[in-house]
Amino acid sequence: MKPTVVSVAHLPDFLTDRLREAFDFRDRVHERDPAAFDAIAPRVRGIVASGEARVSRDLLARLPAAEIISVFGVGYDGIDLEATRERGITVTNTPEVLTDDVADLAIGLMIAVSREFLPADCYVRSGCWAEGPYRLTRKVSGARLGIFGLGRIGRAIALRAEAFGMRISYTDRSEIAGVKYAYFPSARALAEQVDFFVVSAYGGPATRGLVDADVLEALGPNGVLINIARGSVIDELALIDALKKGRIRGAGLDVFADEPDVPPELIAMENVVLTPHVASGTLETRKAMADLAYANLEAHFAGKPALTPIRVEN
Ligand code: 8YV
Repeated sequence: MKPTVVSVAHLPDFLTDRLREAFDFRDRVHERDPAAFDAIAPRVRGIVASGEARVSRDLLARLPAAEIISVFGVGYDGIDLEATRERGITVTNTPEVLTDDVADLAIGLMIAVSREFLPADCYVRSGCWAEGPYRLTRKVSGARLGIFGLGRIGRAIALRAEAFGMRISYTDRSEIAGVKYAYFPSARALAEQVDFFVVSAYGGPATRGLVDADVLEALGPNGVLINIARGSVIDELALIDALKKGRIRGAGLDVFADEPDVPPELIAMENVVLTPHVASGTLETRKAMADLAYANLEAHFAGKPALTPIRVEN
């Protein structure tokens, strides 16, 4: 009999089609048909989640046969890891394959905010150009970049920024041996020293709200905040307040505290660029993520070790 697998996230068709072929697969059945979910819950052995999805202790309690959670994404902050550890449930993610895309988007947001792509585009489309040239913006090349979280993605951002002649520094839980960039022991200390502050840290309780009013104040009126990590890392109300009062210059945000709800204050601001959690959202990368998320399940149900179990970082 094919193992029963459920998804708890929006997944692309090229993944769900394969899952349907290989497994007794039910796509978001817990949302779509709670009665059908109750009926199959006792035999669910695999769960497919995404970076944004939640797999709570309560949900796992309803799935007594669960063995593996395959996350279609690198972040797994939505998974109750304590509950998975207690139950011996394997958790896998899709590292590496999305690093380039996420780093590309971070650089793109920096330039889009600083060179004012959106208001400049509006200037052309609305016919204002005929009245005179667009106002001057701020330079990215050679500016100071602070990276909050120098993991795989943070390093890929740094590598790209080097090509822009940026002066790079970082903060992380501690100084990382062998890294040539300047280390600062806190987000605040880093923010004081940079023009661009990019958040590329893990989400979850350890980083919740770490970019707060104090950090934004330190970033200062010429500073730009970029977030391609998790909305939870930033105190979103403090960010709105800082933007309103001109305490920072602008922001480029791919992630939010309560997706897909984006605060109307942010939507109304022209010095903010908003993207709908699409940093890994290219066809090439999502296919590679799908291959890996699928391969993890395939290996597990063939009695082999999963390919990319999460590296738990406490
Ligand atoms: C999502 C992400 O997983 O990798 C992550 O942690 O947040 C994203 O790549 C992706 O949007 C799939 O839902």
